[in-house]
Amino acid sequence: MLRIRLVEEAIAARYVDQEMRCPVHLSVGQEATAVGVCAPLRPEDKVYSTHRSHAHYLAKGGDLKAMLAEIYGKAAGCCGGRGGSMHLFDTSVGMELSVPIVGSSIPLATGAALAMKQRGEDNVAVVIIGDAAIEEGVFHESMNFAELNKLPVIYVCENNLFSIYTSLNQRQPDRPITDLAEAHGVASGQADGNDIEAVCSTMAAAVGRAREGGGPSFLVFETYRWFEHCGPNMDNHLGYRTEQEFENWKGRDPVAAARAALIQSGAGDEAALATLADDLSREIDAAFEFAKNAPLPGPDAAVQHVYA
Ligand SMILES: Cc1ncc(C[n+]2csc(CCOP(=O)(O)OP(=O)(O)O)c2C)c(N)n1
Repeated sequence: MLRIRLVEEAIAARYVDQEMRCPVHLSVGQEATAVGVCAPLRPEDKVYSTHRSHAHYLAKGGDLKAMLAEIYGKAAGCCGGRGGSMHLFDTSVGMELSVPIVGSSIPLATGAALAMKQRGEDNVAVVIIGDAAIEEGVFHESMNFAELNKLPVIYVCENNLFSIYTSLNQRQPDRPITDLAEAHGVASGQADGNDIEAVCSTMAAAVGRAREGGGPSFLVFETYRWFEHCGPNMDNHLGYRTEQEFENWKGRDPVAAARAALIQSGAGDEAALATLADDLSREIDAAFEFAKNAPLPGPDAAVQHVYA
């Protein structure tokens, strides 16, 4: 979680240099959901993500240098420099893709789960979506298909309460979104998305069920993004959320909470955590230097991987 936080803070700080020319959707404040969802997974389990994908990619084991090179548009990027921040993948660790078209990864994960079941594997497919994706028709079609076929797929809703500037309360008033899954017969669960232990144990239970043939789950983790929807700045002045709401959620910082829990349990102390932060900062600085100095793709790359 700390590594993800420091990487995204470094992206925000360096974005003004105008060297990263793709849009970036930061997920500072949401780290516990990404890490808690990926922790119970094996490399063979497949994760499908969204436009806000840095944390998912890193939590699933993606390579930091390849991620930053991608954001800098370099040939060494995980998508050859042609995709940018919203197209992160590393199939060697089961990070299958991230796609910015809201909801579009839902049927892909469902199809992957169908293939896993047909091959007789006990792996699972996980699709992490925002709360806006539950408003896409394909969410419902996929849920129904997954439940009918008892597929090993877990639909994870990383509910940060907003679709850009419109709150969930304005879009789906008085309607618990877990009911949507229940209506399709899909088991649902909910936990505090800023509590790493709660996310991890809720996810582990759903993964265990899916591996044993119990079928799909829909999990909702409530969390909050601190930065603007897209970009390195704060945007509270736009008025779509109150300063008080923002401060309340900042007070529930998942990284600070995990740090406090580690110290309280005796698993870590101030000195060890300070050393960890220094080591991570050095790793991150080196990865940025790699990305900045890596070559751009050549003109011949433009016609590679083109199918239509
Ligand atoms: C099909 C589709 N419709 C609209 C958009 C424009 N759009 C980009 S991000 C976004 C909101 C996404 O909200 P959510 O899924 O809750 O994720 P969050 O950004 O809150 O993490 C929208 C509507 C899109 N990318 N795809």
